[in-house]
Amino acid sequence: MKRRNFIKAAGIAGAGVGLLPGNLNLNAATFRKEQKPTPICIATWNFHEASKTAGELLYKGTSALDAVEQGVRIEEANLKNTTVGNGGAPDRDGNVTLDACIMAPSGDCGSVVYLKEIEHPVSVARKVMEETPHVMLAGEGALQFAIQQGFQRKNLLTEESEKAWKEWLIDKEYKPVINIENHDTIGMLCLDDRGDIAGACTTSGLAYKMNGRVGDSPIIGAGLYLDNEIGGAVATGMGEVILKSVGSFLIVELMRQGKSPQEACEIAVQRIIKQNPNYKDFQAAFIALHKNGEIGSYCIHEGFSYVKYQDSKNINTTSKSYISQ
Ligand code: SD4
Repeated sequence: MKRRNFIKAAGIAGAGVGLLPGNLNLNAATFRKEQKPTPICIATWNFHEASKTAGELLYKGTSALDAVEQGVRIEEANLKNTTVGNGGAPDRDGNVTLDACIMAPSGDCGSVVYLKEIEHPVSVARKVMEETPHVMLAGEGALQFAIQQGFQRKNLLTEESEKAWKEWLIDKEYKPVINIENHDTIGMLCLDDRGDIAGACTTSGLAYKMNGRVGDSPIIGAGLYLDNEIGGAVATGMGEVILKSVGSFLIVELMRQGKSPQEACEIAVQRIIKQNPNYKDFQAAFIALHKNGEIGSYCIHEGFSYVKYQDSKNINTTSKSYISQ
């Protein structure tokens, strides 16, 4: 029996056997024991270290919110990942600017955009959520806030990223290559053993973007959305089209209406395809996690995958796609 149905049923039973509160308590305790949800972590692409870190934490009883933050921090610190955190590719003027958000089971959320010189924007986003009356801080203000909160400034432009950027400057051709360039944004959803869901998304955005550009990843509803009664969704790919479709919010609302996470992801991608006649030129992908543990994923082009950690298994799965090569 689903938790909410159980509560309803318990309420009815409680009304009928009002003189037997002991029975009711016994039933509730039994329910909690039998129905303890199995934790799950899912993440975009094959970020198996991140999903393993978050997944193992969930199985130790860590909350979904803490697990999701710790999970995506792995990629923020990974210098080989040129689309997230430290080592992220710069914009066309050579600035590494990071976008990230985090959302708690309570529906509270925090976000930072155009944040420079801080390795872990997701943790700054969490501080925005917990320590300020705001949801989003940008640029200089976000950096000042991070420093006040004790984050250290760091040069995030690695030698490799700088070299690649200087090579790019020769032709200055702005043309993301599907699944090759810009394909490493991490979006993660965790369901903990209390049955609570949390999510995070963190990126340096599209390589060689215009100075000041912000994508979908830190925008609640676009790059990430969740509702603790329903489930959550996260996105990766061409941020502009994800922003225009408010795709993650759409997926959660579709699940609320009874669509499976798979159906909901497919509808969201089809919406993007309908809105953008040039859809063959870019990738857009979603993953979704229902509160009942079901997952879904869909993308425009073949080549996207997601990783799931559950019951000590950390499995990377190729997503279904609208176009297969
Ligand atoms: C953005 N959605 O800034 C991000 C890029 C991305 O994998 O997901 N790359 O548009």
